[in-house]
Amino acid sequence: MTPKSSSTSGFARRNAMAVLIGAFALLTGCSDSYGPSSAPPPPPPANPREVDATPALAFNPATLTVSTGDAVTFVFGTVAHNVFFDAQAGTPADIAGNNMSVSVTRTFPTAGTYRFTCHIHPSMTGTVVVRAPGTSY
Ligand SMILES: [Cu+2]
Repeated sequence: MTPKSSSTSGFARRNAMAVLIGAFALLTGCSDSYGPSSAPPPPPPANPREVDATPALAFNPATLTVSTGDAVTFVFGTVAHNVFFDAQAGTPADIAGNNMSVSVTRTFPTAGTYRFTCHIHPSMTGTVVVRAPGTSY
């Protein structure tokens, strides 16, 4: 019984190693955002309720769709940005100032389409679309 299980574990170890190498290749393939000539459209954040304010002076994704009551995390990186919502009923508080290397969460209790702008970089605009529960996407 013992020799059989030891050969099985050797096979499992080889498999685990192959998975690790594959994961490493994926990670390194996607992490070239520091390079000056990285590909234009960055992949959307892993968190489905996250907007990244990127060093490339863009909000990613430019449009995020969530449900009423969802909390959206705005992630600020190495370049300072802020978030000012267009005036309308139901908007959460603006994220003023120069925000670097922080994450700020805002909750959207009311269905609607909320546009926002970075006042440091007026060309940076984004939209959060908030749908009532049961609305088809
Ligand atoms: Cu900005």
